Amino acid sequence: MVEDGLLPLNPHKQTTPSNHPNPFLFNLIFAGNMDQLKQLFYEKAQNAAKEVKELLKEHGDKKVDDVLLDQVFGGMRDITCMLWEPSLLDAEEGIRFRGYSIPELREKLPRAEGGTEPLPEGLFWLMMVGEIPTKEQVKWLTENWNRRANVPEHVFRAIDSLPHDTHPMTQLSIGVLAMQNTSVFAQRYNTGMNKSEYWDATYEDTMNLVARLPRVAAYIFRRTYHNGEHILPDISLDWAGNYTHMLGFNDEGFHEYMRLFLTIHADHEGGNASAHTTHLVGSTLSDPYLAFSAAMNALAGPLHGLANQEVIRWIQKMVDTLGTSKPTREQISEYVKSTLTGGRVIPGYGHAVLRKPDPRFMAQRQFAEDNIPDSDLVKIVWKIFDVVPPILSSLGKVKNPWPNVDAHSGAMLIHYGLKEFNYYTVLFGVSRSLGVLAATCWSRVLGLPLERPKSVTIDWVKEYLAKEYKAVV
Ligand code: CMX
Repeated sequence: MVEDGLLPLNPHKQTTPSNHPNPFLFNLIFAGNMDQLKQLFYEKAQNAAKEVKELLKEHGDKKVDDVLLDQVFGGMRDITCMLWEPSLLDAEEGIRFRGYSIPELREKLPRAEGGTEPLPEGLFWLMMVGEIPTKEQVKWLTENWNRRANVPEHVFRAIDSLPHDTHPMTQLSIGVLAMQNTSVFAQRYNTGMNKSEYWDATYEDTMNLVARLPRVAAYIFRRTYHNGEHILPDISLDWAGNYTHMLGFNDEGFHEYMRLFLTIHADHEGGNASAHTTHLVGSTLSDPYLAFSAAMNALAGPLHGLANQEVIRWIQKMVDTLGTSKPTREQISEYVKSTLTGGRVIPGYGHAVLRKPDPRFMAQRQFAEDNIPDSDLVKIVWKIFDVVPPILSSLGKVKNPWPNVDAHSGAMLIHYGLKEFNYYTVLFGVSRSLGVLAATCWSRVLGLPLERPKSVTIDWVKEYLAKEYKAVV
């Protein structure tokens, strides 16, 4: 291991400028300009790319799925049709990041000194290269992101030009877009970058964007809710700790919760709306700033990430309506039924893929049991968990009556003093950058092409049915 953690690349094969396929990369690697994560990623990706090539040569014509008409009209549920390396979702078991479940991550990923929860840096490393990092590697990543975290002044001015009642998610999307002029990918593309270098420029944008996001997101919080009294970064802290500090909170219990929050919201395989948006937009070779900003617009929908704000708004309305902060199960049950009768969904419940209580909900529940078991709001969340599933099941149409990730977070955030619930989806967005941008690095290194599925019209469907199935429609 040499300074800055650089490893020799493939020590068994002597690479020289003349036998390396890309002199640019040769110089990056051998002039020592490649950081340790980039180098490891490059090694892993080279192997994966070779494997994929052989796999497709041998098996490219094999079937992995059939598509039903129900799926064409029904939001493309369950159609297996995209590659996403960082994580994989199982309907019964929940999410696994590179094979590791959430309880395993909580046990195995490095933590802050004296802490109990994983550092999100460790998850990013794992998603990038498929290996649990050491404490030293995570420390290196924290320091690397701290070095990249400077946000250009014009980004703050762009955010400040927005009316104060602009939703924080809109501010986030605009803040990310405002940084696009610094995109390494866009700049190098404009000067004729070789396609074999796309991954390298994407990696640089990814690292810079992830590093800068907490500062941008905290700026939005302080301008919206704290009269623009901003808090400077503390680079002695880790990524999550520093973000929480810049929001204005220095309670170590909250820092630990945020480490857990920012880890478990990071990725949920590729088909969810924010991940898929990143993938789709990125596939046009839009740079990571453009792709991630678009993803934040998808996350801002109430059926997706905005559900975390909706959950707490709904609970607070229930508490106000019932006039008690300790509602009984019967009272909650009546309130749930009135929501359904009003033609609204129960926020924080249901999922397009999961068919069991979300392990991300269960991890937060466990954290609450260990740390804040006496919070009234948390107790309401637990009672809702007892009450809602049987009611949703009784409707006979809800495929998953169980809580998802968004059902628990609001109660925790309020306990720690972050009461401005319109901001909650921004926290989700900051976390989501880790997974979707790691996936974007993989998409560019594997050379995945422009995404372009086939669509059809109602007339096409009728004609198809008549021709193939002799059906009269
Ligand atoms: N409350 C009431 N009805 C619900 C419901 C809920 N929580 N979840 C599903 N349903 C209803 C659907 O609205 C649908 O009704 P219609 O046929 O009348 O349109 C029916 O049950 C079937 O839906 P489904 O197949 O079970 O669920 P979908 O895959 O279509 O939708 C989701 C999944 C998450 C959008 C849905 O469960 C929902 O709206 N949940 C509430 C919002 C929420 O918590 N979203 C966050 C998800 C996690 C995240 O992305 O952050």
